[in-house]
Amino acid sequence: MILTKLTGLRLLAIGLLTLGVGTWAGSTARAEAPTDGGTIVIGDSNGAPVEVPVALFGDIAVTGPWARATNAGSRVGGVYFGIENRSASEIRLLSVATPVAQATALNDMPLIDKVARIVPVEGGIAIPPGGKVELRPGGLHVMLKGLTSPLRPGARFPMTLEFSNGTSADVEVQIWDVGAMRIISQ
Ligand SMILES: [Cu+2]
Repeated sequence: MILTKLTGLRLLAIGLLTLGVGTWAGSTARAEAPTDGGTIVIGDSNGAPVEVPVALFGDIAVTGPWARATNAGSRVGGVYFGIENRSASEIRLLSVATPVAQATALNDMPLIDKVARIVPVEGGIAIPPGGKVELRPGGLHVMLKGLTSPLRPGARFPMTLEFSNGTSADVEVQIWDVGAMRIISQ
């Protein structure tokens, strides 16, 4: 259902581009497949090494997208990854779409009066020029809302990231155990 909707939207976008309509062409360019940025080894919650892929989209490197598995009744999930901005200007992650969820949000979990609260990130997640940002449990994250099916350990799902420089990046998210922790930056 969601896949059909996305395909429909893309066809609509292509149709509009063909007609020469829309100055938003830059941000609706067809999603890019990454070039291979190799792998890096990170640590998991038990200190065990885990090899994760680095996907390159021009000046943007996306490292090891992962999600925690969800229980059958759960309708929400979280997705985490590292983003590196290799350009000389700030780039913002504006939005995320995936067929496994009806909606997504970019959230943070700051401590407010010593209590962790979920707050939306206004204007997208900014990655400074030459800088790195990591989405991780307890911090910045992609929230999946209205899961269309439970996230099962070992499975993967596709996700498209929209950046402020017009890059539309297709990545694969690996699902790990419910309590898993992965730390990408070291
Ligand atoms: Cu959230």
